[in-house]
Amino acid sequence: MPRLLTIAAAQSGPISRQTSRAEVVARLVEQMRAARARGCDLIVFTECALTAFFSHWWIEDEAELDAWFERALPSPATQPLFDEARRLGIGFCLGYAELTVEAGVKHRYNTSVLVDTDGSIIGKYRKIHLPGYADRHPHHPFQNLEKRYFEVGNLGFRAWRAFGGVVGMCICNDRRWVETYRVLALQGAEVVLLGYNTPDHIPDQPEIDHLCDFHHLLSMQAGAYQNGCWVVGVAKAGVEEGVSQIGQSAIIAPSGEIVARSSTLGDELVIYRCDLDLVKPYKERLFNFAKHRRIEHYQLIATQTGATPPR
Ligand code: CDV
Repeated sequence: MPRLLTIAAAQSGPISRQTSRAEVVARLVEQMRAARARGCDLIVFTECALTAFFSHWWIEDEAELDAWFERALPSPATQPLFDEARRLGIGFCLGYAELTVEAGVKHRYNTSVLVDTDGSIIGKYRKIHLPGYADRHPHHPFQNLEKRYFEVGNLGFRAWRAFGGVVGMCICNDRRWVETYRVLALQGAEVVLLGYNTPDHIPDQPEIDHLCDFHHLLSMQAGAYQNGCWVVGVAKAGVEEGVSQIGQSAIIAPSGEIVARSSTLGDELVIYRCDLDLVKPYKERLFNFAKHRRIEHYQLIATQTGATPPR
């Protein structure tokens, strides 16, 4: 019997700076209801889905910064999502800004959680590849301050047995790194879930702006194919507080083919009935790691051929 998992990529349109958590959560609950009505088992929300993407502007005041973060999940503001998931019997993946205090020290992470159909948290991931910088770039039209506002995630890349398969998470910039998918696939990941906030103009590298959509899809398609897994990428799209972000939310099969994709820059559900057994030709044959991967030879060959590492 095929292992079928119907997944919704819940693309988000812009969220203004003034929008309250309650308003955003109400929007997400609406998407959750619509996804369940269309037969979805799992809905994936984007990176930092509960607020505007505040890394795009400079914040000095600590209390002001803290206000963008969640100190607990569920919290009174996010409880309706957990309640609705349990009521409907649908799982979800949610990106959010996490503030935690350990031994009296504050830590801030760009985090996502995977939540089961009974509203319980299956697993948590903290973003490892933080783009941008930690100082102010006044000449840029907007900032990219993830290195200032977040610490590098300390939970590693992990995959969990869930939803009838093996599910892993990563966040936004992680999707561009080959290691992300490989570390997850080495744990057997069959589905990789991720949200992203990707501007269509990067002030540091304008010469590749025209390739934004291409590089986004290329990374996820290559990650899916070379690791034999489904990839679900979910955008915060459109113009948010003056920053124009790509859409292109997509569900990608283990073949590397895009099987469903968004066509707007607003709230939109991209839905696909994923057959998890489609990972088999890749995981069991072409990219059977145990049989064909020869990691012990990679460095050896370089040594034997006299290749020296670049300085
Ligand atoms: N939120 C992100 O990680 N965004 C980056 C941008 C800044 C390049 C991304 O990789 O899409």
